[in-house]
Amino acid sequence: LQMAQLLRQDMEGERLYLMLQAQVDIEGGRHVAAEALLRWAPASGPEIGPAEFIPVAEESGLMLSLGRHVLQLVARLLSERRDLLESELRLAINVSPQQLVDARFPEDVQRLLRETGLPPPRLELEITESALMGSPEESRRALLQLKSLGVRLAVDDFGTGYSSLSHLKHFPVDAVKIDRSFVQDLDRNAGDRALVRAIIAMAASLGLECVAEGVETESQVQLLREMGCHLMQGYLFAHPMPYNEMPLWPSLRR
Ligand code: G
Ligand code: G
Ligand code: MN
Ligand code: NA
Repeated sequence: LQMAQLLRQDMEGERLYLMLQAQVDIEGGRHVAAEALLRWAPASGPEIGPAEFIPVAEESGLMLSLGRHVLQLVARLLSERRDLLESELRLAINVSPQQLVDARFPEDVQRLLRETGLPPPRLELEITESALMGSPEESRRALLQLKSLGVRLAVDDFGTGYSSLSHLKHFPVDAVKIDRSFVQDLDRNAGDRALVRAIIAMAASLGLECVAEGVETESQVQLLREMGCHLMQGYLFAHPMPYNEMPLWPSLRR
């Protein structure tokens, strides 16, 4: 609860900020997207990651204001990164379970699009599989509303949330992001290989794009490529970095 208080205080000022991590198309050799990742540097003590403070925000009633704050940070990011705004890259942002079902959220997203001039298909909203599957019917309605704005929708951390494929089929989503826990051991673990292969095949048959997260080695790249997945994100290509530093084009050496 003390963390919640500190977080509330830091929602103004510069202690909450966004990093960007590139997403690459391994075939085209380009960046196709940048994911905005929230960071918190409290006045005292070490930096705290979103995996720790997002749940605190959700439990303490702060999540909706934090989520709106992130949209403001995104608007500022785009005003400072005209090159990114005017490029073809998508900007991906993470949406928490509470935000997804907040009645105001679609208006907030629409305002962001209007204020920044970012074309809707270049905004991607990432929602975790477990958030979607908690109450699939409610999620589906929320997704349909967001989809009607023209934005792109992706299922984050895919494979961890006991997705029922029949639900997935009825969600208006554009992409799944394979959770990095399955990518990590791809070259050592036959079970993970089978699972990732199945996710990629399923995505293809549903007409969804597939992004592999947490790619750290060349052998993971080769395996994913052979399985038909060419969109990747991970330390091998780029770490999350201050948003002013993320290049629009990948560096040549890898
Ligand atoms: O960047 P990092 O690995 O620390 O992120 C940990 C988790 O926090 C990831 O699952 C990521 O999706 C989530 N996350 C990062 N930024 C945001 C954000 O702005 N909003 C929400 N809801 N989750 C975020
Ligand atoms: O759940 P989500 O995909 O939004 O989480 C993204 C988080 O994963 C980011 O916080 C980022 O710091 C982390 N991340 C990104 N790439 C890698 C990677 O290659 N390896 C590891 N271990 N973590 C990564
Ligand atoms: Mn994400
Ligand atoms: Na993820």
